Amino acid sequence: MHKVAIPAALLCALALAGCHAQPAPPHRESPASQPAQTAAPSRAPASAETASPVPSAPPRPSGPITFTDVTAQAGIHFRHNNGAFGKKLLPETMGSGVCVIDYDNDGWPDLLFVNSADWPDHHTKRTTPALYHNNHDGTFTDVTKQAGLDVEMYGMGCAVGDYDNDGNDDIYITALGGSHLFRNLGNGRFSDVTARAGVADSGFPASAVWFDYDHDGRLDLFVAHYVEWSESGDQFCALDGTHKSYCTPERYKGESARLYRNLGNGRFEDVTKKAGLYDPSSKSLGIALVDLDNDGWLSLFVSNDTQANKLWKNNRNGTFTDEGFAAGVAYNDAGKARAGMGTDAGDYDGSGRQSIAIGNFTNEGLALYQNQGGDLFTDQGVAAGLTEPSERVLTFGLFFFDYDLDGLPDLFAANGHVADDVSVLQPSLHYAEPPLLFRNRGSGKFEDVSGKVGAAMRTAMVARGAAYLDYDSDGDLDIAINVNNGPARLLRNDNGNRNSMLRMKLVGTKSNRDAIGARVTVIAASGSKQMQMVKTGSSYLSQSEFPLTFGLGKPEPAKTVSVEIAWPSGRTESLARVAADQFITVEEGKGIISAQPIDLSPKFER
Ligand SMILES: [Ca+2]
Ligand SMILES: [Ca+2]
Ligand SMILES: [Ca+2]
Ligand SMILES: [Ca+2]
Repeated sequence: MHKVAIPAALLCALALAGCHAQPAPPHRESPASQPAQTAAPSRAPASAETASPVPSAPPRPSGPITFTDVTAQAGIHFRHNNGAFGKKLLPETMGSGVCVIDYDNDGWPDLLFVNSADWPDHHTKRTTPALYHNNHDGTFTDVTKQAGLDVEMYGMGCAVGDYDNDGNDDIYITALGGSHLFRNLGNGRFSDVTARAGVADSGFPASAVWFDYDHDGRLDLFVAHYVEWSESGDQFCALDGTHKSYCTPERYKGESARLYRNLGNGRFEDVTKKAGLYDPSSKSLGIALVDLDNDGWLSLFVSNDTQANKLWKNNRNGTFTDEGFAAGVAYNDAGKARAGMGTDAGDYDGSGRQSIAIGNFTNEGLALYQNQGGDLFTDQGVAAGLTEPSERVLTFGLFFFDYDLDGLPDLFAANGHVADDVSVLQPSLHYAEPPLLFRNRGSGKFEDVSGKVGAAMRTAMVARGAAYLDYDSDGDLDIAINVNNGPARLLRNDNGNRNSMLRMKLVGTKSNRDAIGARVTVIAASGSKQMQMVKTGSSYLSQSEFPLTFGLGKPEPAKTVSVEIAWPSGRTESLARVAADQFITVEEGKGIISAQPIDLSPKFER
């Protein structure tokens, strides 16, 4: 793994040529005169100069890519409890999320599953969120109790961010009637600092994001809210006209999102109104951070359920303005609001701009708002081949990730209806639905490959939150899913790493330490570019891992790429000729501070 400390100077020699921060010394600008140097792993294909292969190196995977359900063998036994006892209360069908956090900084991603709970007047069992520590051998250990996270709450979503910049990632969990901020103490334990921080929130929160909206280097907190709801005010609706069903939100009033500004002393200030974000008409579920004009200032895309989506543009003065309608992301092409749930922003078309994908209701299909530049988006869902295959499902968790590492971001959708009785009147629809995996074919088209990547991707479940991570540290991205009132899933990506990749963790110094908002552009020898931004939130109630994974396509001897980083502070950094198949850590202003070859062997498969 990538935790071994190597002197920075040595790394510069090993990992790349031209290791430096901007502004670059002039003599570094002509790397063509220098031989390409790499820290390629010993098992990488032998270069012309070193023709003898290393005998002990296992062959690079070459088979078809499949996803395998490894939940049980990984020791994950988390089961979500929605507390349902027959009254069909709205929140029961909405949760919950899953977040990836490396809480102990050992370089291996750990998993946090959010849980709901029994209702107070029908309390039969105690359920809490669960933190699973990654044991580095393909298994996890439930460390919830010793971590101090065994707190009962009606949890919805989670967001991971180092709000106090101490190097330990902290956790915010949104929960009905009162959310929680858990500060990471750095010794495996968390402390509930909600009251002191002033971020208890109230009402019906959903997804949340950490981001530094005012560029002071401290992460602020934005919390989406769904609807105004109470148990006594739960509305009656019935699909068959008689028996109560879980309803869509039309009969409820919306609830405003909240923005909490980080004051830097462990406290936060509710600046929702001051920032122009107060909006009680919204019924928000998902949030995607978007850097609209690549200027380092983060705007908020908020997906709303049966209400216009919002695009809160950051005015760079502490305020936001909704440009959703003008930008073309508020409604569908017919001018109708859809049931926006999970959402993600990503550069799927190699334009260097972030486009927006949204999960919607059955018969609506996925939306793909392609960023045309100039704050204008057009829905390419149908043209891209995403909408039609997704019309039969209801999508919650949703994210771009390059599962086959070919350099083209693909799209994963976790599905499950909201009405557990939906098939009574509509036999073609089901509460539990299989996920969808779309492979990016380039040229703006996606192919539904869900049926071709193993049984796990064809298994129906009432999926809600979903996130990606490389839990087995083999360079390809695996998937964690939280299932409403059911068992969580961990799907291992097998053979995704038959292609090359570059993984990187960014550490901010002047910028927030998690480097949330940093934009990384990887440029291949062919000149093709891909851009990713370090982010929180996205998907539904969930958060994927912080490290970025860039697919580099077919392995070649001594393959290198160049990397450009735009830090939130405004600093830019260039790394020339970085070798493929490495995990690098880049610190703001210092370049690469550690580099480790990725072990591509299928080490935990038996
Ligand atoms: Ca911290
Ligand atoms: Ca801030
Ligand atoms: Ca791909
Ligand atoms: Ca993996």
